[in-house]
Amino acid sequence: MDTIDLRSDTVTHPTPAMREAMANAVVGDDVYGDDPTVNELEAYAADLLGKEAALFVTSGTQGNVVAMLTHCQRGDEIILGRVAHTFRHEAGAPAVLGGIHTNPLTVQPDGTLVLDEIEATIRIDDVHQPRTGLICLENTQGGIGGVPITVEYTAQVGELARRHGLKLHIDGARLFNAAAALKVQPRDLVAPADSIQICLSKGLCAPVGSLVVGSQEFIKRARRTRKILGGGMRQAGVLAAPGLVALRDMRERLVEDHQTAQQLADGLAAIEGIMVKPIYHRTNMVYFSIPPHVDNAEFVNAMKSRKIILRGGPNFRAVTHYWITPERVQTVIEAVSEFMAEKVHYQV
Ligand code: TLP
Repeated sequence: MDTIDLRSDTVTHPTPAMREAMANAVVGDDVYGDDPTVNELEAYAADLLGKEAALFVTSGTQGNVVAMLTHCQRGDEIILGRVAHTFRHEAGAPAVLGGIHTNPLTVQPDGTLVLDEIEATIRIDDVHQPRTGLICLENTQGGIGGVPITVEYTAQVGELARRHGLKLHIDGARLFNAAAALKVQPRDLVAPADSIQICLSKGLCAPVGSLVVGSQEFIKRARRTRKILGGGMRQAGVLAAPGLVALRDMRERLVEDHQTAQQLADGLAAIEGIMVKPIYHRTNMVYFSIPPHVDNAEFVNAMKSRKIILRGGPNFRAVTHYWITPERVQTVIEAVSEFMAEKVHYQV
């Protein structure tokens, strides 16, 4: 990548090893279950997360929507976080596609939903009310800064869900960032979950794709939901092949992204006028703001002229990834510092 693109880890280009794997992938028709590379990826993902089966889907959004529609009936309700991707960024899919109600709770700075609040939100069996069907967690929790949630907390939610006969889905778009940050095995983070969605196309750098992981029985039903959503792909092995490289070779290095995020946060915090939001447990995200007297567009364009791509304003989210090296972080810190020196100077 020739730009320093900090908008998201979704912008990552595939690595040379992924491009080679794509070129050499053995393929078949995956709707008939005939694509050996897709089958290998699904088996690998299921084993990695300690579950029976997995399903290759087009995107994280599709994976979450497949899971929610497979778990819930019309008139069911999902308890989730107010800043969760499933609530804020999936275009209301549960309601639009499934007639499913959502009931959002405040996400705490440590990425959790308060257990008592979850429990108090579960509906009683009453003809006036929707039926609670599912609890959704997100790990890492993006909306508050990419905070990893722990094995212990997830186990408590799992226990609560079981006690009330509910299912638990984890949006693990960045599950491997959480595992790396907490130094735990990914399977331990998802042990209590009935389904998990993991993204290949974020920090792991694959160009496309996610997996929904769960029991054989659940994945069989999820495969039907995926078909309904138009997500049955044919010679998808060319996309599964870089996904295998992602899961095998790209997980361990995610700690490097957490280090560059910390380097960026520290560098920006030292610049007069820049406010860096404190984050409970940093992974690969930095939230910062520029002063109110600075024009957002001018800042964004000044950065763009130096090939630094940012989105937002006055509050920005910068996400580090494979293509953001420590040298590139230093370039960003210097660029912001030079820009701000002029602004602070003018204001005096
Ligand atoms: N998130 C994107 C945007 O949609 C906000 C980003 O840049 O962070 N779950 C979580 C927690 C996500 O952050 C995302 C993508 C998804 C699901 C959806 O993944 P895709 O983009 O593959 O549909």
